[in-house]
Amino acid sequence: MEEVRRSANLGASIWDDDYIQSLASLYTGEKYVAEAEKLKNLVKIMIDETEDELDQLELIDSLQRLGLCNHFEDRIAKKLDSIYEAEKCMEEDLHVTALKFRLLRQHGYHVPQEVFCSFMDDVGNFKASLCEDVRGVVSLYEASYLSMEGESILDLAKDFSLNHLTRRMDKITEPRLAEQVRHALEVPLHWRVQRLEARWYIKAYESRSSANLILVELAKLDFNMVQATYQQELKRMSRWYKETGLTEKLGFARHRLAECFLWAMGFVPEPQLGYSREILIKIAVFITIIDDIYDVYGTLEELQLFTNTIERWDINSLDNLPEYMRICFLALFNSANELAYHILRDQGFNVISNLRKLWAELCRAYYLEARWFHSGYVPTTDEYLNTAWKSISGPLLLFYGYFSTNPINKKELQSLEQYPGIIRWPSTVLRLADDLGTSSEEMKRGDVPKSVQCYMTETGCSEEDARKHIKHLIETALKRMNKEILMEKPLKNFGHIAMNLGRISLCMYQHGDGFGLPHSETKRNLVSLLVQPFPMP
Ligand code: 0FV
Ligand code: MN
Ligand code: MN
Ligand code: MN
Ligand code: MN
Repeated sequence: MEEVRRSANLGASIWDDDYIQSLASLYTGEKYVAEAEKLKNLVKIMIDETEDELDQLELIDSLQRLGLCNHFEDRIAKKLDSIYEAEKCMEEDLHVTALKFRLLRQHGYHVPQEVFCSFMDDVGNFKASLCEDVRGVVSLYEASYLSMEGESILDLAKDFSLNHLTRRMDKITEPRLAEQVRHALEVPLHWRVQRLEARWYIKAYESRSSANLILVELAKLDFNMVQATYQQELKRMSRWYKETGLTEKLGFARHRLAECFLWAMGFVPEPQLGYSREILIKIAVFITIIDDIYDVYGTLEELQLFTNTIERWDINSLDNLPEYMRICFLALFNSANELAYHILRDQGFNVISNLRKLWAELCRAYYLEARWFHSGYVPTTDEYLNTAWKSISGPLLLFYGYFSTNPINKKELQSLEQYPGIIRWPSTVLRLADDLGTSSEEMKRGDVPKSVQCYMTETGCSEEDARKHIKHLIETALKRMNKEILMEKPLKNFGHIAMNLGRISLCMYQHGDGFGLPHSETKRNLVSLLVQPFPMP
């Protein structure tokens, strides 16, 4: 007898293989590479010849926002070093102080929050007279998101600037400034996804009368060239996905290749790190399917079998599994072993036991949640979160990110296995953002209570108050990321990737479930990054 099972596949993907293979870009080949090199050389001279401190800061800020800073890393680092060492006494100007503070902290320099004391009155409030300086208040707002826990001056700065800008919004008559303030209030710069910010900022920057035309041209050309690279990758991945046959074999699951691609682009955007994106896209595809097996399709008995098979990493027990699980396990097994083989080949390092442990831990967390669901158990928020920061797959994503972007170092790997802040807090942001965006639908369909529901049950509060509380937990996790990743720099080349996981998580769920029910915003983001180039003369 056919059992009645739930399904998560609420509509097929709009990004089918035929459409993806039809994507094309002009911006490939030597001609554009040479053109970009010429422009980069001009910008290098521009950086070297900029003397004034504010001009230097604004140039660095523009390069970052235009998506260009990776081409000039050494020069930018040198400039920031000398700005940091110049040790000027208290600044008069809010914009300069806040911009300097933000850029220095973004690059890991220790700058005390007390640089803002000179803008406060005798009782410790930000001076009311600052309100006239909208540009300064915007910069203060952006700076305040580089805070760590316990930094009360920065908390005040955030409240002050947020309140002021929100109230001021309607009265700004200059359209460009109004758009800039709206954009800032939507998501602070520090937590924006780099390539999407570049897409927005290139246009905003271009429309200024003071825009530097060389920067505009390089930014557009670079964006278009990176887009061509991304297109090639997506085409390759789409062929891979089609070849696996997973879409037909596992019709109950979400098939979200393009959305997985958006994850990977936000997580590891550097064009030269295509191999890492490929690895991340593949595991995101598997995570999505396996999550649906546990949450929606599998029976509790089947889930126990699957968990055992994963724990033992045992190809010999394949025949004990139902057909749909066999397909899934063997495809995952091959893909994980392929990565391990590449690492063994290139670095002489065997990560099989690490991968196996990570997948086992994920599936154990999935299985525990399934048991909660089937028994109607509602954990406390703390108990839930202890499992849920793992069951969102953050640790797995971060380890795969580390394995695919770094030469593996035994000491680093051992420290990562203790799940320090660099693993825990980005995963927590991902979990909580996902809960805000997906739990309403999940409850309708039937799923384990998520943080919002656990907190409501625990405290008896309204959904609205529970959501406020979860947002507060996200803010705290972001502050911990600033401290434990940005400031403490535990792993040299991996910190910025871990920070990016927080960014893409906020982006994906900003307007609801941008992954499972890819709404207009996800589509717009994908189209702007993958399909539409900047028109160039
Ligand atoms: C979240 O789905 C989601 F899309 C996952 C876990 C797959 C891919 C994830 C990344 C690439 C980060 P859902 O809301 O169903 O997850 P939970 O954990 O709430 O079941
Ligand atoms: Mn940078
Ligand atoms: Mn799920
Ligand atoms: Mn789940
Ligand atoms: Mn969810």
